[in-house]
Amino acid sequence: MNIFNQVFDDIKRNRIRLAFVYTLSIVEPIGIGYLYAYLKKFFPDISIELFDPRIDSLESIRDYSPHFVLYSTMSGQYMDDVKRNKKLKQVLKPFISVFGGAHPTYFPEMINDEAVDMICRGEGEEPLKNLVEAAANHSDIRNIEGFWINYNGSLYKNGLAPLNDNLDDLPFPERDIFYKKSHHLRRYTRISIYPARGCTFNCSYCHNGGFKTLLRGRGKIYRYRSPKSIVDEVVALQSARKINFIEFSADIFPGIKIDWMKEFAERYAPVKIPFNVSLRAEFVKPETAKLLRKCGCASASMAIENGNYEYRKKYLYRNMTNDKLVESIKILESEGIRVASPTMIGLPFTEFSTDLDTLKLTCTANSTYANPTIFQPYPGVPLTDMCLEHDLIDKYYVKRYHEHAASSAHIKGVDYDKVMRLRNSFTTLKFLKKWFDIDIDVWFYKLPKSILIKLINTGLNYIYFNKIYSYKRGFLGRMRELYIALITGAYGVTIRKLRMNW
Ligand code: B12
Repeated sequence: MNIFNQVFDDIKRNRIRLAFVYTLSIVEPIGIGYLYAYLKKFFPDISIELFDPRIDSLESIRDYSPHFVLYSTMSGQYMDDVKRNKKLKQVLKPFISVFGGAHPTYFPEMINDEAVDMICRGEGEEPLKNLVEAAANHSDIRNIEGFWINYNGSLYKNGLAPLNDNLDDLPFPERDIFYKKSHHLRRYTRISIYPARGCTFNCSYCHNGGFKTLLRGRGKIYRYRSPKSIVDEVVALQSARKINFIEFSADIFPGIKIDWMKEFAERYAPVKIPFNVSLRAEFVKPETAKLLRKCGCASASMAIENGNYEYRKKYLYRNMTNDKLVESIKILESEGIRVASPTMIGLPFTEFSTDLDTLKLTCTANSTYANPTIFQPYPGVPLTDMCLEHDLIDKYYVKRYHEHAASSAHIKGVDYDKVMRLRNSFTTLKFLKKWFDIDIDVWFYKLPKSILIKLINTGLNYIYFNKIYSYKRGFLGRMRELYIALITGAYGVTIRKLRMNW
């Protein structure tokens, strides 16, 4: 009997059991929260548990004996998840493994990896509901939209499910499953809320561009919630726990639409919890900034990405001018909204001087926090395809990811020695420029490549990052946050490998 039949046979006699397997860090995995809440809305009687391999024992998941084991995985974690799944297949009763999240969405070929039974591409609420429904009714699961299925050796590749175009209809994501499990998350007073999904732009390195291609003709990609729905979620959360800061984690905050912003400002003002949003330069107007500030916006993330206009336009598909970037950062900062301006260095088709241009533009814009990341090619996005076409990355690059994002970089032609050196001195040079008007081209080479510079730089990053997320949590709270971020690799840097129970 194939594993699908074995599992469905058991479901005929027993209540359906689902297990999410996820290593918690300091950011609640909201995708899982949404899936949990959606399933519970339709099937209040099914059993769903979360197992964290760092916190829970192997025996506990074995005793639970799930019918479905669900993984939410990014490219950096996927190899570990596949390995873990293989191990579970050896010790648990037969179960069906289902992988969803960014990696399977853009790299569905992972269905061919050992012990991967199903992958979900795109948003998972409706597909997962249909899967559970089919399992409960003992009907065929091979043609459910959203999934690729390795069914007893035959591959079924279904298209993506249409997007839910009314986000207000979704139940608020479940969070208690995370708080019950992790005392770190329980004590954390900064939370993430998703006011929107998707994006209107096509940046070549971002998943949204790839998502649009996958869903062409299947509905609106950028969808946002009503201000009322968002404020209702905040109020519900506030009544259950202490919240000192909110991160509105959508790729683009809906406040770029002025009528929406006016209504949001009015409804949110009484909440009085400082918050952070993600914006796009073209949309930042003095009126938007004023409304944001008035209702409590403390900081905004507004990417520069790269300091060379021609390069940005040709390779990153970002057409805004340097002046526009600088102006919008200044508009926000002048209203008292502190700006974090993410950048990428070590990009393909660049000389190192392009990275120095990025630092120079960051200095001109004078954003509060600007710590560059080293470009990583992720599957399913145009810039990665360009790298593959020009043979700048190994065609097996996807298998090379691991949790330490910075060191898995491997773009041919990029001088990683210099790039790492710039990453370790970026903020220091930014302040030297601000205070002493140094010449970047000269001082990049003058600063010694030493651990001391790296430490100073890390210290400055830490100080200014805390200005972006400035909220009350005391010294001990700050230290705990830093420690958790570093041991869980939440920011792509891990100080030591996490000890996993399985
Ligand atoms: C919040 C966030 C984080 C958080 C936490 C991520 C988390 N696990 O929740 C933090 C800050 C830790 C983080 C870190 C990183 N992130 Co991040 N992150 C995001 C972000 C902005 C939102 C994720 C989210 O919660 N979305 C909202 C929920 C509702 O959507 P969702 O998670 O996709 O879940 C839906 C579907 O995917 C699906 N689904 C998800 N899981 C499952 C499971 C099953 C079984 C099923 C059926 C369906 C399903 O259903 C869900 C509901 O519809 C996304 C961009 C984005 N907008 O999605 C990037 C994104 C996921 N991150 C990305 C990257 C690259 C990173 C970093 C590597 C960045 C870095 N250089 O440090 C690190 C990795 C750290 C690590 N340890 O691996 C990439 C991933 C690309 C890839 N191919 O993997 C994304 C897509 C952004 C991008 N650059 O394009 N990130």
